[in-house]
Amino acid sequence: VIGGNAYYMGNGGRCSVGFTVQGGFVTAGHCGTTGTSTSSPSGTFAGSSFPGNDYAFVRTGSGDTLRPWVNMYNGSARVVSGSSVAPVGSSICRSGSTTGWHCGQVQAFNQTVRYAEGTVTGLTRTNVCAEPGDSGGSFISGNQAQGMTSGGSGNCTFGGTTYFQPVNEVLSAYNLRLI
Ligand code: TYR
Repeated sequence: VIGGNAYYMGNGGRCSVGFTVQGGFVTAGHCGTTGTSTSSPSGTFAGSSFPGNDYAFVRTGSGDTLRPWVNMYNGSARVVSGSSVAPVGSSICRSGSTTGWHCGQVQAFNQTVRYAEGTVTGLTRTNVCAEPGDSGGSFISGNQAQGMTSGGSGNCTFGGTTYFQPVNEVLSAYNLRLI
């Protein structure tokens, strides 16, 4: 299990792994409510918060090896070695199972975004593109984990704006540690 890879919900929906943590991985809360089962890797949403926040922790079984990496979708992976917050203006890249690896800049912190399901606060805005299925995937700056893809506008053909849920909030909410 590595960041940016696909996983599936029981209803056939697909999201992306954010970051591996001890016992499983973190992802977006809008991907599943607490108790939702996943396959490939198989797991269960042990905690999920959305709207308000957009984070979740999926507990995985012993059959899947958790590695401290993010898929760069070019045959290699970026090692994750912490979660220090990158300032506005930093370059940042995103990994997700629909569009792979895309990069841009951190634009603003503490953004409020209104989705059809409700409002999410505390998101970070970027000019990195994303598309459906990239949700939950990894935002990383250098080797520091930043957050999980929430939503936005545009696409990876013409470009877009994507918001991410900062990862440190889910680590402290559920007392998790990056692998
Ligand atoms: N919210 C989408 C998902 O659930 C991901 C997404 C992100 C879609 C940015 C569009 C967009 O512009 O997969």
